[in-house]
Amino acid sequence: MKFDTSLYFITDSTNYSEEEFLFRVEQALMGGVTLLQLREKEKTTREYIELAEKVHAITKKYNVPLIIDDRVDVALATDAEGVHVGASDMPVAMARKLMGKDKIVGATAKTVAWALDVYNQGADYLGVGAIYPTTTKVKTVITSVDTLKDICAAVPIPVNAIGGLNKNNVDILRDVDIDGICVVSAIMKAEDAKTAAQELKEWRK
Ligand code: TZP
Ligand code: MG
Repeated sequence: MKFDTSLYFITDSTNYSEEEFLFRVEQALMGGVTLLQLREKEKTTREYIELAEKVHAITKKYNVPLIIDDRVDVALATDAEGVHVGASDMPVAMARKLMGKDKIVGATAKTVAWALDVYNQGADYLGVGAIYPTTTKVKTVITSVDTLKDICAAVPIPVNAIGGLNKNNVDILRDVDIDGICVVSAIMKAEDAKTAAQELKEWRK
């Protein structure tokens, strides 16, 4: 499946009513987000599926692929366009086998060896970071810009930077051969999600 990782929005519904959350998701899509990941850590399987169906109905209107974080079963059940797996999730090769060759399988990587491993297992893109400390709830460590550069050079698939990125600090990546940026807070917690997405789209121009 063809996809564009240039502005990859990862959601976090924490502290929002469902109505407000879905409104923000749609605003972000109107602002030009190119890929959207539903990332839920606390929901039951039933709740995750129900929210994924609602988000999918919106992403389809904007022709933006929906990626489900962590859960191959939820991605398959909702016919989402892809899944993202990290170090504690299903191995990439298994996710690929279950998702099939036409779905998107994304993976996390923080070292060149890790990047090569998940690439060889069939990952379609990589999320690399955290570049900066993040306020989003996540178990991660800082990945240096030099390591990010090495990963970009090591694998032929799209590489995205993630972690604490916003319009005021993303310039550090200007000369790095990444395909895009992943953001949570910079859009999710913005006063206006549409404007935030529009501004982030301009980061390299
Ligand atoms: N993986 C590494 S950092 C991060 C994830 C999921 C969170 C990024 O969130 P934010 O708010 O863009 O820093
Ligand atoms: Mg995960």
